[in-house]
Amino acid sequence: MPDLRTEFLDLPLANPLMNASGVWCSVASQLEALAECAAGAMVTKSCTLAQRDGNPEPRYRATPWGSINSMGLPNEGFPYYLNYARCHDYERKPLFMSLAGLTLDDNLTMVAELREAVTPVIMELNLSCPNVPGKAQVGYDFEAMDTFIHEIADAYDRPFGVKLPPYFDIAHFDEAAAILNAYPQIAFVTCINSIGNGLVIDPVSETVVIRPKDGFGGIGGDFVLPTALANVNAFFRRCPDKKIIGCGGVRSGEQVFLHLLAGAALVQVGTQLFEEGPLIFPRLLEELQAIMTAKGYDRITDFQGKLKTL
Ligand code: RRO
Repeated sequence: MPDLRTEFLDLPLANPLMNASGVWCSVASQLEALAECAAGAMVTKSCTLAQRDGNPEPRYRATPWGSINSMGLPNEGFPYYLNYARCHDYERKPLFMSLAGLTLDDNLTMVAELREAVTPVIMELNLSCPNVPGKAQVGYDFEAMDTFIHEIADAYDRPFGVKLPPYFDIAHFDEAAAILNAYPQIAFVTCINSIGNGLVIDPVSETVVIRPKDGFGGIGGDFVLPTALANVNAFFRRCPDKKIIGCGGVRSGEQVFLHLLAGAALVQVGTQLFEEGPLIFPRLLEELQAIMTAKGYDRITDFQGKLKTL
């Protein structure tokens, strides 16, 4: 059997799989299910300072090729997830906590509390929520992104990561990577959040399929795999001192393999976890092991980041 064990920020993990923030991680019962399932790590729903109901329903729809969502940051509020982080069993698996304050000040308030909290939780700062009406994504405004990271890095004394939106231009990969590389405290980069503001239309009813924002929402699933792999590989090449977490378009062991090959250290599962629940993880692990066996790979480091070009 190929060995799926790996390490992340010096922590041992049983395997490189985890949920994508937002999926199966909003309330304690879901988090508990993730803690008990086969995933090697887990992350909480992006949180704001205070609880939010989010956007009106329907706000998530799956299609045969992926999903569209405009959840609008529904979450139980920072204290709820901090409390969960305090109780989590870190011997079982690492826990990441995703922060998505509505303002820089809100993020600084949360970061100050997290800093004082005695917990090994790992912070993932979400710079890429596409669904809060009236709020542009910080990850698409490089000046704002630099200011944001600067202030957070000043206020926080531990390594942390950022969740980025997808980029589509080589110049943008270069510019984003240059900003990130100026902050050694950024230990990891998660690529990608959903492709923002797509539109899914039902041809029979001639309507949009989700209610918020006239049907516009973040796209995940099969639709986004090539964009996700490109972003993983682009930042893997440009940020040699950082770890990359891959996210986007994973529904079988084959896509896990591709993310790892492109340079991901860990691989997150979003849309398909929503559809299948946490039992997806043992399936993905079995499929990944079957691919490794067929290729004669004994461990992840045999192929991780070793994508070939022509
Ligand atoms: O809650 C959401 O609408 C949401 C968030 Br915060 C995010 O980062 N990505 C996404 O697709 N949806």
